[in-house]
Parts: sequence; structure tokens; C-alpha cells
Amino acid sequence: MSYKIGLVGKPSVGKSSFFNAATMNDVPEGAYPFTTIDPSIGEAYVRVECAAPEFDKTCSPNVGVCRDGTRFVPTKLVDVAGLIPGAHEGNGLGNQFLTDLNEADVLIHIVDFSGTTDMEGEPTEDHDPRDDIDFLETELDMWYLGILEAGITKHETKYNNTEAQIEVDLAEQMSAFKTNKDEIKQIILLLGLELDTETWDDEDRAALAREIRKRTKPMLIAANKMDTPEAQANFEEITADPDYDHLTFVPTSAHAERSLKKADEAGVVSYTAGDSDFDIVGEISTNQEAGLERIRDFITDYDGTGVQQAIEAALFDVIGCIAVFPGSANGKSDEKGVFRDCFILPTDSTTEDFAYFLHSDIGDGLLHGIDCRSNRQVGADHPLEHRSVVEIISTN
Ligand SMILES: Nc1nc2c(ncn2[C@@H]2O[C@H](COP(=O)(O)OP(=O)(O)OP(=O)(O)O)[C@@H](O)[C@H]2O)c(=O)[nH]1
Ligand SMILES: [Mg+2]
Repeated sequence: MSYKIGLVGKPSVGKSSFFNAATMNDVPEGAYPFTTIDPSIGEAYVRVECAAPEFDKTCSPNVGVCRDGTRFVPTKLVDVAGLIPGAHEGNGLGNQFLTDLNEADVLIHIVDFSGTTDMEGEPTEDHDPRDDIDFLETELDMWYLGILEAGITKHETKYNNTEAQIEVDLAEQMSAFKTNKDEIKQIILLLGLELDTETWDDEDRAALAREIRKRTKPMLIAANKMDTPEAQANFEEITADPDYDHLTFVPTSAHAERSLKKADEAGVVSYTAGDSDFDIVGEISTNQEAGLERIRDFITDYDGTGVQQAIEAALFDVIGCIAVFPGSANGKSDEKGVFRDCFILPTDSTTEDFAYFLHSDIGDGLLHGIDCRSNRQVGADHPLEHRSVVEIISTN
């Protein structure tokens, strides 16, 4: 199981450019709307400080790589078509393609902070990125509402429906969003609604759809095209606007990330994703050098290109995941090597959750865990921390 991060936004904001920069794929990018129609799934990485050096070991990762003590742990990224206002009524490509995002655990809303694309993704000037931030949430809510309404109708037309079935019927309808009846019931009650759909007016239904969307599609904003002065000015203004305090913004330049990774592959620079600087190590022309120095100015000011940072913020800050290393308390290594795995687990995972994550048999036979740093036994309900190193002792 790996986490899925969905990239959303109106056309021409740089979703595919961000996707390509993060995954080093080559899906089409273009300065015209709806360059992307079919979704792409690719592998991106999150950085985790490797635990092996603390144990005087050299790791041999099963998946991903370890570069200078930093593990790059794979996670999935999904690039979809652009969404425009009124998509829920069929505008643009409509919102049918959003089903490609059903399984996304978290969304990165890519916003063109340079203000050079209008609501439809066509070239313009001085567009306020705040309009994009506002409209996208509405469109997602309308998408959820459409699905919720269908569930309400099904429930109401069902022979012999009972109160107890409301959350069951609605959860079934919305199961693709990874919600369940307990969560649905909790949200209904939290909104102060009765467990009777006949008593809900349009506002109640909209509020319910919105709350389910917020819980199942938490979101952060990538302020993209930050390599332009217009975007930098907008970023200063919007991050100081109290109306947008509740959002998490990460300044990004998909272009800068892509250029640096390509230059690194070509042996021109030495750059590791997420770094806030690079070294020029190859022969380059004066033009190339000027281009790279412009990127340097930008990434030293903003602490990196932001692409790596946005992916990590989505997983670790917005949904609170933790990375866990399966360890060996007595330091014995098997012939395949040590510290082969590093798993990304949900927030608040315990020893028992980790055992079940490894295998249901291991979970069933769990005796206890061992915290490999302290060599102390930990119980089934012991909460794990980010970068825990744990050995699971199980009868199976
Ligand atoms: N300056 C600058 N331009 C960018 C950046 N990222 C993307 N662009 C440009 O923005 C335009 C749109 O990029 P795409 O990646 O195709 O945008 P998209 O959001 O995938 O668009 P659709 O697939 O049509 O929804 C292209 O001309 C890109 O070169 C960036 O970080 N900086
Ligand atoms: Mg695209």
C-alpha cells in the first residue's frame, strides 16, 4: 500500500509540469487549456533521514534510494485534467475525470501564482490567484454533493428504510472516498443534523458534502510559477491575507525543479531533490550559467524549488503520516542486507497497526514490539513516532 497524492487545479497552472518534475516522466505540458485529458500515475519520493547510520550500518533499500543518509521513499502522484468553474454542470471536461482522484489520500492544489492565466486557463494578465483558490473548493464540493444526493435518493426510495441505515447507505455510496459509516454518522451529528434525510434542506446537504470532502480530501496549495516576479509579489500579498490563514501554502517552481534534475542527470550540476542549493560541476556555456544562477537566486530565497517540499508537506504535515523502519534489536542482519524497508504509516499508528501493516498473520500473532534505539519492549498500543525503528515479535 502506498499513499496517493492527487494534483488538482484549473488548466495551464503547471500540474503536468509539477508531475514531470517530481517523477521525471514526460507527460505533455502546454500553454493552452486541457493539454492533459487522461490521468497519469507516477512515482514521487519523500525524504526521510535514514536510521541506518545511527546503528553504524549501511542500508540497502528495497525500493527507492538512499543518498548521503537521506532515504527517498516512493509515494504515488496522480496528474489529472484541469477543472474550470461550472465543471459540475459539464463545463470544460466536466468533472467525471475526478473519479481518477477517488483514491487520493491528499490533494495538492496547483495554483498559477503568476496571475497570467484566467479561470479557463487561457493567457491573461493580473489574474488574482485567490479566485482560483476559492473556486476549486466549490467545484470539489459540488462533485461530492452530486454523489451524496444520489445516495440520499437511493436511501429514501429504499423499501423499509430506517434511521440506522442512513449512515450505512451514505457510506456505501461514498465508499470510493475511503470513508465509513462511523465517520458519516459523526459528521451528520457534528453538523447538528437529524438522522433523517427528509429533514435536510439544500444547505444541510451542501454542508454535509463539504465536510465529507474536507475530511477525505485534505489539501495544500502549491503556489506555482514562483520563478516569476509576479508570482512572488502575489505570494507576499496572499500569504499575508487573513482570509487565507487557514491554508497551507508551499511556494513552488516546477520549471526550476525540472531544470535542476535534468542538469544533474547530464552531469552539469550536483543537485539532490529538495536541496536549497547546487554545485556546478560540468562544462557549461555562459547562457546556461546565467540560467542556472537565476534558479540559484530563486531557490536560495525560497529554500528550494518547493516541489519536494510540497509532496512532503502533503504527506507529513497535512495528513500527518510517519515513516517507520522495521529493525532488528540484536543487530543481526540477514544476507539481503539491513534497513531494507522504510514504510509510510498513517498518523497515530501503534505497534499493533505496524504488525498488521506488515502482514495480517504477523498482526494476529503479535506478542510485543522492541524499540531498537532503546532496546526496550513496547506494547501493542504503543504509539509509534516518525522514524521509529521497531522489531515486531510475533508468534507467526
Ligand atoms: N514560469 C513557469 N511556468 C510554468 C511552471 N510550471 C508550468 N509552467 C508553464 O505553464 C504552462 C502549463 O503547464 P502544464 O504543466 O501543461 O499545465 P497543466 O496544469 O497540466 O494544464 P492542463 O493539462 O491543460 O490542465 C506551460 O507553458 C508550462 O511551461 C513554472 O514553475 N514556472
Ligand atoms: Mg496537464
